Amino acid sequence: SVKPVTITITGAGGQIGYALLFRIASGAMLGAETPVRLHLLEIPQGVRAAEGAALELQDAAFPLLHGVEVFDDPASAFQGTEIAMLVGARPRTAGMERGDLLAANGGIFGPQGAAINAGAADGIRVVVVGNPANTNALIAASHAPDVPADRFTALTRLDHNRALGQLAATLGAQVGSLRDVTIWGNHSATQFPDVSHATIDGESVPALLAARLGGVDTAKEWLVDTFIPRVAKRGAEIIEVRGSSSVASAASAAIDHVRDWVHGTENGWTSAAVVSDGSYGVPEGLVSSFPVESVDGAWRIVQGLEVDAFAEHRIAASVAELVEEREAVRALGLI
Ligand code: NAX
Repeated sequence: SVKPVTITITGAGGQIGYALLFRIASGAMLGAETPVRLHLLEIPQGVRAAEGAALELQDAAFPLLHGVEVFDDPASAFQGTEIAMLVGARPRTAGMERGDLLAANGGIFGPQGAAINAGAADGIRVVVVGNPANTNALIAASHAPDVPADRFTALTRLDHNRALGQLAATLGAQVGSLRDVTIWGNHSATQFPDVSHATIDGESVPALLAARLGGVDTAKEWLVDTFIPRVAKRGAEIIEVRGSSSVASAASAAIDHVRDWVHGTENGWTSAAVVSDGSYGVPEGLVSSFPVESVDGAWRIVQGLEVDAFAEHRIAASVAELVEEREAVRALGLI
């Protein structure tokens, strides 16, 4: 029998936590052969909600679920953990400056990184969902000096999936036939969703867009004026229409991210924010989104892609924001 995998979910009493737990326990993330043990970490105000979710997990009687425990201290919650999904974060509230937001999140992700360093399993993989996700991942990684930096990632798969959804709808194609879309940079409005290398059944997406939309110039306009802002600001659109932020789609993307990390990507690349090794001019050490493949259980940045002047400009703008965030958390003593 396969040994259960221990997974720690922070913010487990919140919205995304609620959407995540049942899919993980059902086998959607690690597969139908792998049992799981869930560690739910909350702050004291969130513990009752997490305990309630734990009761419902029991009631769902998932055969793969070998245990659920609720914690309110990171040291115990990360003990022996193999996959950490860091969802709980301090949201921006009215009147809060960016510095306050970064400081509040530094107070969460610093200690969590330290607890991962002290107690997690050797093969630990971390994905940060809580915003500002890239910089929160940077903070956590900087408090975990004994954990290889490539084990810390942030989620941009939701942005990636949003891009697939928009392209499929516009081109009348199935999402499953799309390959090699990229999200570059920060999980924020500055991100760059890039279709220049994308294909559908081997055909170039830019060429298909030009054919569909009436020429190369119209296709370019559609990308700049419609597609890129729609993907980058989709979170706000969901809030406006649904009256509440993205939850199930975010949980689903987090599951896609971990599943591909563990089991590998096939049919081209995906997007994830990983610690930069300097590829594509992104300063080393920044947690930035790249085109990535998962090979032998590790993310690899896809190398050697042609980046035109437009893409270079867009990537640089988002990376500049990441540099600013890094400088801000450095100035606050958070890294
Ligand atoms: P909720 O407010 O419903 O849940 C957050 C939970 O985290 C709460 O139960 C809270 O008690 C808990 N929490 C706060 N501090 C904690 C700590 N130090 N340790 C453990 N738990 C803690 O928010 P939800 O809708 O679930 O969103 C969670 C986070 O995901 C937010 O930061 C949100 O901005 C972020 N998102 C990130 C996305 C991405 O693509 N990277 C997309 C969706 C989402 O916006």
